[in-house]
Amino acid sequence: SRCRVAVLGATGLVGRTMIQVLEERNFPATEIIPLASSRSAGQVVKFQGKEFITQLPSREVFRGVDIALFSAGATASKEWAKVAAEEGAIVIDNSSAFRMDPEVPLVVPEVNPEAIFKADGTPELIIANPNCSTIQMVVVLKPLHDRFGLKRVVVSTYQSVTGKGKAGRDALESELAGEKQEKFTHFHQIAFNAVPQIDVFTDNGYTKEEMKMVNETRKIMGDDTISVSPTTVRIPVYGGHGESLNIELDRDFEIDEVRELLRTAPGIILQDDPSASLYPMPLTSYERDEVFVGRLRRDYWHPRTLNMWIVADNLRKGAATNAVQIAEVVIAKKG
Ligand code: 11C
Repeated sequence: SRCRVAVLGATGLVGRTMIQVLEERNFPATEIIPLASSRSAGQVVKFQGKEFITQLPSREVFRGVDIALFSAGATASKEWAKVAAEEGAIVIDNSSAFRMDPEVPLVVPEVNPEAIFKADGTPELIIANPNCSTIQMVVVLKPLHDRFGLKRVVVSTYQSVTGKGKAGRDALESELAGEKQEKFTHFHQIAFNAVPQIDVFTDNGYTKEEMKMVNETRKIMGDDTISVSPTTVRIPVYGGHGESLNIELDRDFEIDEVRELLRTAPGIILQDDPSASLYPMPLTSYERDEVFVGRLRRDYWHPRTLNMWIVADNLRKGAATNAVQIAEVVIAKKG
């Protein structure tokens, strides 16, 4: 049967990855409708060997669309999400526009797939995709919370420049080539550096990126008692975001039990063998859909607390793959 998928922001790093992931995972799309601003309209996008021309968004182009994947920023999402939904599309929105809207579910399929559907079993018309740093963390926190109860997480991030899209990647490349760059993309030079600021500061001294990790985690996990204490840092890498996690649990655990739990949990690959210097790195996660976990150990001082290191491709599981997985759940139920 017919399944038309629109991608808003189709020529951006996340949009391109969405189309690639749809193809790789054999998503049953019969047609792709690439959409972008006037800067990119007219560009050719390939899907399953066929070519599609990028168009400007309009009410008419959303008519007859089944799934609309949005990744063109919050302003574009606010302008087009309701229009697309009115025209009958299920919108999966990768921007921050609706994430904290109580009417809109915020979904990571390994954690809360049930939130995709209303009480009558039909899908919500707008579904939000979380921030990349939050997604990879909750995939790991979910099985731990279910088994041991989660109290508090202290997290420090090591984030790829691709979190700022092409501009972030190009800024690093130019700086490495010795060219002068406009610093606002990463706030400071990023080559040979680490910048403890992602997005702008809020009044409480945390950045917006940090507050996303605080608020989105509670919403996705459905538990307002979980406290997340984040510091988010940009580093000069491609390939994925790394996170150092210190996780305090309610109940006692054996480290082997945790290892087995994470080894068998959905969406996780455990890579943890210190004797072989085996642990995940940004390059490990590049172009992979899973969250990689290593450096698993008990906190030296606190017996009910774990330390670990996790990595995921921020353009994949952190954005495109998670959105496509949501679409897969929607389509699977439709039959
Ligand atoms: C970064 N996490 O790495 C940001 C990018 O809320 O979707 C994603 C911003 C968002 O810069």
